[in-house]
Amino acid sequence: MITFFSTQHALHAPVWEFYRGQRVPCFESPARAQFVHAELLARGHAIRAPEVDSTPLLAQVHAPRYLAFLASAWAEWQGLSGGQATLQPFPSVWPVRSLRSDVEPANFTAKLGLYSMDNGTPLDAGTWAAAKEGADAATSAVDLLAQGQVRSAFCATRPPGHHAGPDFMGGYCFLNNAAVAAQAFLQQGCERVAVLDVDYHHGNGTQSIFYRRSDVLVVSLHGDPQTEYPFYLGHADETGEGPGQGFNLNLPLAAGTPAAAWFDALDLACERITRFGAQALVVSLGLDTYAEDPISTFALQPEDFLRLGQRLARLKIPSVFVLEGGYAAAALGSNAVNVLEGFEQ
Ligand code: Q9C
Ligand code: ZN
Repeated sequence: MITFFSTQHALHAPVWEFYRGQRVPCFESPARAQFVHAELLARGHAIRAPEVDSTPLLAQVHAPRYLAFLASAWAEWQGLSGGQATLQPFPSVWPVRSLRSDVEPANFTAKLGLYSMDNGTPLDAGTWAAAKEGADAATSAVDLLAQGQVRSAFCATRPPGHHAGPDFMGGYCFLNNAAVAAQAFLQQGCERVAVLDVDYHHGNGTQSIFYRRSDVLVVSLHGDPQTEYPFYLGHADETGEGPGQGFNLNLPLAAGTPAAAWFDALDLACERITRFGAQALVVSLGLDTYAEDPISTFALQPEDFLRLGQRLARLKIPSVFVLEGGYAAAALGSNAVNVLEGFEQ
């Protein structure tokens, strides 16, 4: 399976985040993609640089004012931080219920809060460039499939994307690469596209982007938001709205769920995708379901990722895999490539 990968991912390298009252090194680090890249090379997989500009698709997935903010955020922050490269911007105020989000404030910190769902998503000088390369990778992968020579591709992208909504960042995500890929499939003439999100965390951004639409089915299995991030979305009763009613399926699983129950939920997800008649599949491939993940509680073992790939291959639909979370960095490459090789068996 061909992989789209850009060394530009490393331009996004914030140093620390808040975790349980402390500053800790960012879990979402450049090392993650380096481990994936190294494993792809070691196991003989072809790697290409993204070559298709995602700008028109990004405008279909994200709000113009959010994209404009992201592209200029670091330059604007330089005015406040005095150009000290080690200072990271964090939001400290948010427009929660009863406050207005229709008016964009002039104040940078107020804008950062308007466009953020948490204070756990630091951005830095290269965030826009790195995230844009990820969206370009998603676009390039769909373009490659549309040429008809191959039926699957992998985007080894970071930062991840599935928590990024129409007009906000969060959960280490800025641009929703999976949504870009789904939108690209529609642009290529598909009428029904499924997004399957197997990251440990609910893909709230992807759900929100497609919640009122019936052309993109969004299915997610994830840690129960009663106890797991993103907390405020991902419950089983969220089934879509208006024309999208019935085209969103959440399969929340209790923290600590064993692998056997996870695969039962995966079967339900796959059955729904088949019943939908999806002509293309986007897999939000988070590997933070791995037993050794430092911020998650599921129990998948390395061989379970082969099994995941095998199960998805049985859907027999053109598939684009997009890397999302997974924070046991040294195991991320082998777990990700196991999915790809399981799919190809
Ligand atoms: N503030 C993905 O897996 N919680 N994102 C971090 C520290 C956020 C994970 C807690 C977890 C987000 C793509
Ligand atoms: Zn995750």
